[in-house]
Amino acid sequence: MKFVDKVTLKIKAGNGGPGGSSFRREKYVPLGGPDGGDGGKGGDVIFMAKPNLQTLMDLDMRRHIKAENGTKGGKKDQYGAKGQDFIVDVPCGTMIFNTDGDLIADLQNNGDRFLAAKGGKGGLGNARFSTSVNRSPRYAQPGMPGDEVVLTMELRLIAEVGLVGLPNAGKSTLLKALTRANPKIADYPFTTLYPNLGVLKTEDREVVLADIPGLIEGASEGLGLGLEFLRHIDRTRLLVHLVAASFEDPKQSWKDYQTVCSELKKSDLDIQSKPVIVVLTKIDIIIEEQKEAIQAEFVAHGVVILPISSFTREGLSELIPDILAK
Ligand SMILES: Nc1nc2c(ncn2[C@@H]2O[C@H](COP(=O)(O)OP(=O)(O)OP(=O)(O)O)[C@@H](O)[C@H]2O)c(=O)[nH]1
Ligand SMILES: [Mg+2]
Repeated sequence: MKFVDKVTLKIKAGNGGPGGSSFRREKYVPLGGPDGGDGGKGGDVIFMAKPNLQTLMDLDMRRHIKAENGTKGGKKDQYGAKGQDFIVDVPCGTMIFNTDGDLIADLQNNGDRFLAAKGGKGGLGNARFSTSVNRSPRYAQPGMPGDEVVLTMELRLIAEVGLVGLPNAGKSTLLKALTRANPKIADYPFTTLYPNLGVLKTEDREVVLADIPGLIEGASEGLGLGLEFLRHIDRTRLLVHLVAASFEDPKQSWKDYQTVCSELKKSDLDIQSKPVIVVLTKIDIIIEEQKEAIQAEFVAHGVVILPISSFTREGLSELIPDILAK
């Protein structure tokens, strides 16, 4: 599946139908008055948030979106038909920007709607223009054009908790251990190419976790998969920063942690002011003394690190309440 989280589209609402111009024709009435009806209104283009979508892929394939035009007003004062609205389904968490880059809509919840382009009004039929001095006007109004806009849709997934760390830190494995999500996991970097969501369920709460692609040194300059994906954790209330245990050098884990922190700092988004739980992963591959040495390295820098293993589930019973509490 292609993950598309940014799309720019040309959007056109329907034009109003022109007003009709006609005259009544009745038996025994030689000069019937004007009876052209009004044109129908053009269809609107409306965006609507839907819960079962996770990407903007469908929109990416469209590029142009156009609602139906209204039809012409008819004889005998009949209104033209209204053009059909075009409803564009988007995932919850879709933000809509105009060409100046201003945020004009933020569709967070299922059913949230945004009128992106308003259909043009139908023109008035000639029946409307009859006056005491001109009882048989031929003039009818043209329909008004529908709005035409260029909008950019950006998806920012709605998750409470974001998992960050270097590639291979074990983010996807932890997501799998805590939720029913089934992300791809492998022992090479950049296994995760697009964000995965999972729901951590406890007795009385459901917390959505987002696993994003790994960050590397230089991500802020576009290396690896860059910092683009940080958008998806922009709205989280908490980060879980995963650092893999190193059995060669306790200082390596600290260096890894620093690398990710300094890339997060370079993001334009306000990621680093969020509360963080720092987690030491894969402790099943090291012995007790190594674990203590790594913890000591972090404590020396004033950082508390919680040791866990997604394989043996050690430490998860401390991590889960921490995630709920922070
Ligand atoms: N021994 C051990 N291996 C683990 C643990 N957690 C993850 N791994 C392994 O580490 C490798 C990377 O795990 P992933 O979960 O794919 O890592 P990631 O952080 O999602 O990596 P990217 O998606 O590339 O950023 C895989 O081979 C996992 O099986 C753990 O608790 N113990
Ligand atoms: Mg991954």
